[in-house]
Amino acid sequence: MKTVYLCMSADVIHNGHIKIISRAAELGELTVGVLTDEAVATYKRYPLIPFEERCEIIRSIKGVANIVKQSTLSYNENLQKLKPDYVVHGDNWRTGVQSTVREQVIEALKAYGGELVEFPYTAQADIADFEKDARKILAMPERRRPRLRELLKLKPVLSILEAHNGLTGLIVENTTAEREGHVVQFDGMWVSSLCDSTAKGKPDIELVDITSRVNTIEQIMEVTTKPIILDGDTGGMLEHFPYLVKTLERIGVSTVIIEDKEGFKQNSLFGTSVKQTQASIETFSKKIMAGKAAQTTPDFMIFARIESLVLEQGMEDALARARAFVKAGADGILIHSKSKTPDEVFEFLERFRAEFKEVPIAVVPTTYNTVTEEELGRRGANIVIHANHLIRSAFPAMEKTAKTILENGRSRDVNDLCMSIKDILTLVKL
Ligand code: SPV
Ligand code: MG
Repeated sequence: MKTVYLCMSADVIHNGHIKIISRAAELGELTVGVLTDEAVATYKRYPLIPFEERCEIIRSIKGVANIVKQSTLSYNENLQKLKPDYVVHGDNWRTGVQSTVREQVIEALKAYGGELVEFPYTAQADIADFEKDARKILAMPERRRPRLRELLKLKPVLSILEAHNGLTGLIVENTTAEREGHVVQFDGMWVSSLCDSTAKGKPDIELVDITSRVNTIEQIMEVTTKPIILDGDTGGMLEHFPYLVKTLERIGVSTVIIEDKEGFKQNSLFGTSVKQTQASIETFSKKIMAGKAAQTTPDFMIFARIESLVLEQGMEDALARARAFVKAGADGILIHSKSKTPDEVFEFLERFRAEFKEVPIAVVPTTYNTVTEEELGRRGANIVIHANHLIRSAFPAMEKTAKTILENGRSRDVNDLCMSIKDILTLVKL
């Protein structure tokens, strides 16, 4: 008897799945590869139904002989193991993010003489509607809030990009790319104090108040589903911080990161060129404890951000603070650095990891940005934050357009710098 392999995410089972399963089963003994939660999240959206339940559903469908786990969008590992005579798929993967996966499957099948069988795919309007509904569900606070914790369990290192309004939120939500044969997406958003302030034409000095920061978050939340990490600056006054935690938790933010500074706060990347005061371990630990005591769900996280390296207080100080802040209840640590090389961050990661195997660590490689997420992950980081890149790339582009219009007294000369009217009209769909 011939063997057949079919892979699916099976987050939403519809008539099309049942049809393709029954046609695949006619070709031979059918093994279904079920994509893991992480694999589904890389190319589509976070699944609504957890992996184990999706396996159970598929197992009960007539025609399915075996179930296996498929951990990546790429079929390579399972095809090498199973060497099925046929791989079955709908013909809709010839274009879009899955087309590279298809090419790889064809190559892998050629190597041992297997065959790809594609059945015509019929798009169903109600499925498109369901996808919209699924995104609405994922955007609800109770679904979005725990997502960062869930992703930390699934992936060795998360890739986070800044968003400072609805439009940049959409870019983080929807951009996909291919890296080394895999489809990749961002895992979530960083609502940066620098970018949120700059977008409002204000300096990054805790001037933009909480109401306004929450308003930015709401704008992003209205159009996205991915988890949000808020740059909470110093967290404000000890007595105010619990209120911030409650608000963020209620609206569905996953994590707030507060930095161990006090008084007049400026951006860390100024380093010691401006006067900045680090809070004492005792003072900052109290703030962490007050925040943790205010939280009501197990989902929300408070990370302590350590400024010792930025303020040239040394590695021992950074580590002493990390130990104390974890003891005070911090769910994770952000170790900041403005060094041109990642060496001091590597040292911190190695020494912290030797003591704390599980506590998540976030890093912000703005100045030491030759290092890849993969290497930071290998050395013990769990969250890599690209903290300011959308606003930094948008500003020069907008300024160039403004200058060119002024120089020419008309806008014809910026046509090539701009997206078309047709594209901007359809960028955000009804
Ligand atoms: C921010 O993005 O506002 C940050 C990170 O706090 S940094 O600008 O590097 O201080
Ligand atoms: Mg900041």
